[in-house]
Amino acid sequence: MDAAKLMEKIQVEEFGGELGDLANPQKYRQNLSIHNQDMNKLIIQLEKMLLIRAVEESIAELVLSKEVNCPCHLSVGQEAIAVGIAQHLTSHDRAFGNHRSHSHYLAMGGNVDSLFAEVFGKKTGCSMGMGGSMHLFSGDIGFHGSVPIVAGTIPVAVGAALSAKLSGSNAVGIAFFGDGACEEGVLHESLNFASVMKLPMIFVVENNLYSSHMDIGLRQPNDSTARFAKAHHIEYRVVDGNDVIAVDNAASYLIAKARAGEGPGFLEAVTYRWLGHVGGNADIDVGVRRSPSELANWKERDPVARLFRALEDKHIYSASMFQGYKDYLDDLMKSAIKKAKQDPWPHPEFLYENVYYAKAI
Ligand SMILES: Cc1ncc(C[n+]2csc(CCOP(=O)(O)OP(=O)(O)O)c2C)c(N)n1
Repeated sequence: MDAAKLMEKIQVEEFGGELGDLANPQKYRQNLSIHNQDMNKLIIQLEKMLLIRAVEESIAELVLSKEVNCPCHLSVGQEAIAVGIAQHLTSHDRAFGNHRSHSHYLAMGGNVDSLFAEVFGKKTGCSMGMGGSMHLFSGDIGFHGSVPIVAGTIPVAVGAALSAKLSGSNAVGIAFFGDGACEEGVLHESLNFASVMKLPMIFVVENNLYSSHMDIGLRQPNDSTARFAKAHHIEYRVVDGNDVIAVDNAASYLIAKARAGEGPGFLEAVTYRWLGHVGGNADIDVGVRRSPSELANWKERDPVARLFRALEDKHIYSASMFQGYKDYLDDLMKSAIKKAKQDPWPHPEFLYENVYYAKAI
């Protein structure tokens, strides 16, 4: 069968699985339902999501204008996951990310100037300009690194959880990764080890239904990744990843359980990225089934707008407060970008620093 015929066959096959409505952008569009939540916390969550979006939209522009040259994977549309989880983490925990980790770094309190400096490759960057967008680090806040090797940080986070358990601390290890990482063997080894050792480990799958340009229906027999947790006897939750309250509740439960020594947790948060796999474009032309209408539909399930409208309905956050905060962020972005551009490059000699080897005994 030639490639065109194969693609035609693929296009007509039904996409679906256990996620059901959670994977349907026509559903879960309503404003978040606010009942007894702490309103201050919700405002902080809204503003954190706005910060992440402002940073990533600015980076998208810088990539498109070719002012930034390192590959940048943006998570615009996915902000609620990092924000809903990060508030349950402390600087003693050990969090790890992947190639799409600006949101994790920022949600945990990472410095904005240092992030921009890093994507510009400057010495003042959070990885001293040596890593770029896909290698972020901020140990002081508990963010112990992102790397682009898909699933690469998962066993490292499990090691951190083992260390926490052995040292008797109540810290957790946590790894953020995508649905594509569930196709790597090391995820399954990590789940097994964490389960059998009852480690304080949290696995977070940001299931945005795509790995690079291919949707999950073409890669896996089921669109829900939680079945892997089930297979390893790990307690899991599957939530609307565009609902920060749902993420918050699930994370609160699983993290508290892990801290109490009751073993690992697995959180599958269903979401969608608004931009292409890498860079600042929407890339609707290169995707398999990633059509303009699918993207437009998912934009109706915007995690920011759904929380803002709910707070507005309750007269807790007004349109002018929203605009005021966005204006404040605009200024913050301008000053961070200006500073990053003026900051120094690392000296070539710096390549030899931080390189070490262990001598065999
Ligand atoms: C081990 C490995 N295989 C392949 C790649 C190429 N690659 C980079 S990102 C990516 C897609 C990952 O998809 P997912 O884990 O779902 O995360 P998302 O990009 O959707 O956030 C792939 C295949 C890689 N970086 N590492």
